[in-house]
Amino acid sequence: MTRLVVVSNRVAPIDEGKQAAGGLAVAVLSALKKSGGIWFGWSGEVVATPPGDPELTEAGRLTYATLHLTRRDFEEYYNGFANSTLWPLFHYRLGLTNFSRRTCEGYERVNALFARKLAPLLHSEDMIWVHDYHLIPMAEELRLMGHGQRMGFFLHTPFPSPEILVALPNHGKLMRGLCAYDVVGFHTEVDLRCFANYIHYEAGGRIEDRGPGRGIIVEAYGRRLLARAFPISIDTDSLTALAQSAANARQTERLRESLVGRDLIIGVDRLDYSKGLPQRFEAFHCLLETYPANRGHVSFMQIAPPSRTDVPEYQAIRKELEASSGHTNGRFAEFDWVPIRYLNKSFTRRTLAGFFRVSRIGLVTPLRDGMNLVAKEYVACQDPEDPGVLVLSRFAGAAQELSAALIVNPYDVEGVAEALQRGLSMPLEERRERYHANMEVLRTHDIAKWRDDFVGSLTAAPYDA
Ligand code: ADQ
Repeated sequence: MTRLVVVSNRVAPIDEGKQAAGGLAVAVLSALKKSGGIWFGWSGEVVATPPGDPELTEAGRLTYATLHLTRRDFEEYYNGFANSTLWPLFHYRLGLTNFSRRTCEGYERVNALFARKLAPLLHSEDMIWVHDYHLIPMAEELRLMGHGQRMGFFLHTPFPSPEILVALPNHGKLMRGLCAYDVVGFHTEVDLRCFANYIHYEAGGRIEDRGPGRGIIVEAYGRRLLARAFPISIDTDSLTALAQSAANARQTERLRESLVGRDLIIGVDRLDYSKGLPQRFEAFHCLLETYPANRGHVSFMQIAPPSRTDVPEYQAIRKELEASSGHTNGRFAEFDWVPIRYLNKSFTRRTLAGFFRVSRIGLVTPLRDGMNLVAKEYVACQDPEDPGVLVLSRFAGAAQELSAALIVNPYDVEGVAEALQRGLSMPLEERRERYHANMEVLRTHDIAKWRDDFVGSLTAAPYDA
C-alpha cells in the first residue's frame, strides 16, 4: 500500500492523548494511520550545532521524524522569511513585510536541508504531502535530487492577489517551486483565482478549468499540475459531542456563575496581527458607547495566547491590546462588572468547547485568514435548542461557507458594533435557523472530507494531458 509522508514545519504532539491537538493534527494523523507513514518536521528545538539525522519515534504504523534547527536557521528561516516576509505578505500586509536576501537564503537553505534529511527515509511509491508557506520549495528540492514521487502541497494561509505577491523580489522563483508539486491546494475559490491570475498574467502559463469545484489544470514552468480549493474543516461530530459533555463541566459552570446572567461575547485567536484584534476591541468599545443599555449586561472575553513572540510586530500588538482593553475597562467598568476579560493563555479543547457553548456571540473578525477554524468550532459547540450567533469577518475563508453567520467588514468598527447589537437581540427562531444552516455545511464538509479530497486528488496524480 502507498505510504503517506507528511511534511510540516512542526509535527503534532507525539502524545496523541494531548487535548491540545487541533483539527489539522487530527486529520493528518487519521490519514497517516490509514495508510501508515511518516510525519516529518522541525522538533521545535533550537540547538548550537547543525543537526545530524532526524530523530525517529515509532507509534504503530506511523513514524515521527523530527529535526532540530540551529539558532541561525531558526532566525532566518522561521522568524525571518517565513514569519516576517511570507506571513504578512500572504495576509495582504505589505506595510509589515520585511524582505532581505539573507533571510530568503536561510529559507532556501532550510528547505534544502529538510529535503536532504527526508530523502533517505523515502520509498519510491510514497506520496508526499507538504504543508504551508514555510516549505514551498520542498518539492523542487526533492525533484532536483531525482525524486519522482507524487507530491502535494496545501497552503493554510490565503494566497494573495498577484498585485501583492509581485512585491516579493523572488516571487518567480517561489512560484516555480510551487509548481513542482502535482497537486496544490488552497482553502477557497478566491485563493485559487488569485493563483490562476498569477499563472496567467505573471508566469505566462496555461489554465484549463475542470468545472465548478474541481479545480484547474495548470501548465507552467515546464510542469503540469492540479490546483484546487480544499476548504479545511473540523471534526464536527466529535466536537459537538465534546461541547455537549462540557456543558456542565466545572470550568463551564464557573464561567457561567461569573456571568450572573449577563451575555458573553467570546473571541479565541492566536495573538496575531492578522486576527483584527485592535479593531475588535474598538468595536466592543463602540457597542458600549452606542448602545448604552449593554453596559453592565454584556461582557467580552478575548482569549489570545501569545505566538511568535520573537518577532517585533507580535510584541507591538500585544502592547496595543493591553492599552486598548485597559482603556475600555477604565472607561466603563463598575465595581461589580468588567467589560473586557483579556486572557493571554491556552485552554484545553474541552474547556474551550464549554466556553463556546455558554457564549451568546462568537466574534471572529480577522483582517485576513486562510480559513479560521475557530468560526467553525464555535458553531459546532452550540446548543441546538438555544444557539448563539456567529459574527464573522468577510475576509476569513470560513465566510465563503458559513454564509448564515452575520458577515461583517472588520475595518468597519461601527458596522461590527451594529452586528453585535443585532446578534445580542436576535430572536430565538432566527438564531436556530442560522445555526442549522451553518451546521448543515459543517456536517457535510468536515475534516475527513478535506483529508479524503486532498489525498484522493494526490492519488490520481500525475495530471497528464
Ligand atoms: P491559525 O491562524 O492558528 O491557523 P485557526 O484556523 O483559527 O487559526 O486555528 C487555531 C486553532 O487553535 C483552533 O483550533 C483553535 O481552537 C485553537 N486555539 C486558538 N486559541 C486557543 C487557546 N487559547 N487555547 C486552545 N486552543 C486555541 C492557520 C491559518 C488559518 C487556518 C488554519 C488551518 O491561519 O486560516 O484555518 O491554519 O488551516
